[in-house]
Amino acid sequence: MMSENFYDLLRRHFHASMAKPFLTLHDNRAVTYGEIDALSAAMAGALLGAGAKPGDRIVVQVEKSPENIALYLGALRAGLVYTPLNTAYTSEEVSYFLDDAEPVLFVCDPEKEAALAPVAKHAGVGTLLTLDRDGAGTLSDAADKAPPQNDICVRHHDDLAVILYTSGTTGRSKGAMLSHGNLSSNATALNDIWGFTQQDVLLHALPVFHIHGLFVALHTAMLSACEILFLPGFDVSEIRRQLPRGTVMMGVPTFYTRLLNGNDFGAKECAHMRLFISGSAPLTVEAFDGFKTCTTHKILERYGMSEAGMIASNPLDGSRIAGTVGFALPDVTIRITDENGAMAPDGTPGNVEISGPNLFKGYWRNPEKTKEAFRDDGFFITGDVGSLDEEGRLTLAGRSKDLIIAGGYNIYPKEIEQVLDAIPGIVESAIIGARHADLGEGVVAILIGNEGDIDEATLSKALHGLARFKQPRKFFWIDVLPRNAMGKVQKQILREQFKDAFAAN
Ligand code: MLC
Repeated sequence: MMSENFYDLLRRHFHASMAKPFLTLHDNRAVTYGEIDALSAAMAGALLGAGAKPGDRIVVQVEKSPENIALYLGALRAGLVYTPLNTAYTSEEVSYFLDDAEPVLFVCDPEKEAALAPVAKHAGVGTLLTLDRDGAGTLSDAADKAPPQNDICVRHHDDLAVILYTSGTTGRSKGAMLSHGNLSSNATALNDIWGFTQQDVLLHALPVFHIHGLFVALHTAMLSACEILFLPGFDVSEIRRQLPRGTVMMGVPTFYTRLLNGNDFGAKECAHMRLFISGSAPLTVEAFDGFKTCTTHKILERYGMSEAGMIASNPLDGSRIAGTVGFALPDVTIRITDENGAMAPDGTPGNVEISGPNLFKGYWRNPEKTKEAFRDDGFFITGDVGSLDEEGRLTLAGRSKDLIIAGGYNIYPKEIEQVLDAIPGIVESAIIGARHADLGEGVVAILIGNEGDIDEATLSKALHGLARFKQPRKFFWIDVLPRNAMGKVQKQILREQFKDAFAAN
């Protein structure tokens, strides 16, 4: 059987460019395609040497570095299932993921090792290795010593490559299982529709624990063997310094609004750029128009999610319309259904449902949630609400899920409400998103109880176990939550009432 390991596909595409820079760092040091390939073989050797076997999960919570990318590629190469975690997650949050994923191996930052070692032990993880932002740690030591694993493990397109945790409206996070075939089909489609070539230079300032920075950006670049300007994070002045060398940038809307807020930002520094892509959160019409006026570029907005990779995209050639996310990717079908699951007429908003080779294999060890997420004919219910025009262009109207998106991170109110509701003196709480000029939405807590009984220190202590980006930045005390006849909290009323919570920001 011919192997369908996704790393084989990537390698076939870049093997003629081994001497070419792959990741160029902010100090101009470059890691070539040949070097990353060798480093991924060394990482694969270290992982197998530590006892991991094809099909085993490894969980990784480390800072962005070339070695982190080599670790991801090494895991693919060795046939392991890579599970990346947001570096902002607290030990409490990590504990849940380790318990659920049951990895054989966990890689963390050396700075967090003391706090996470007992967590890993408690979860029964056999091996804990470390990797820091400069690429040093016990994992790199092991990779130096172990024989490199040059062979690429044979994988079938349905074999798992990655588990990505996504939070849910109820209960805890679910692990979306993505196969080698999912990654291959999506990467190939994007490389094609966005016209990537070897001459491209991709500006990469995204984190590499989510699909945007890890898959969308890296995979398309690797399939075309182009160079990546690999930045540790998003810093406006650093991006502006690098822009004249770049041809493509991928970012969340916050990247674009921050650039627009910069002094004398404009067409001149973007002269070499051919494409700006935005995703992970809605791009406002103001940001689209403002960027066009300022740079002449029309930002290409696309739509995706962990469970499906990329789903739709505005066209490379042809009109990009602000406020829409464009057309279904090749081989992806989008349909809109009504509340009974029947097809909605053209132009009518309804549930966005999709099918295609990009669609995940279900939620890890969670047949119940998997069943709820799929229709009998295999279509996935995304949880988003949208409409299709007669040409097939998708416009997202809102979400049927109770989700907040801040700076491109998904935040689920339930998780925060559960923490707040457990504080003695808080009768109940409601978490909503309010417009935030920088992050798109900010997290607001509406509390019921006796305000005088609870001080800020108590609140912040209680919220300590949640990653900082999830923690509410505004708190309001009211007498009673608005409810409908069924007793459900009417968040729409609260969103309207507190829409200006961040107006001064
Ligand atoms: C940082 N902070 C955030 C935040 N990012 N708060 C809410 N939401 C966020 N996204 C908080 C920190 O906790 C900290 O709080 C303070 O802001 C400063 O932190 P920072 O690290 O210096 O912030 P900054 O570097 O400016 O980060 C902002 C950002 C970053 C927008 C550049 O969040 C980012 O890179 N976002 C991209 C997320 C992404 O890749 N999403 C893709 C998901 S995949 P304090 O109080 O401690 O100071 C997906 C599918 C798809 O959705 O289709 O792509």
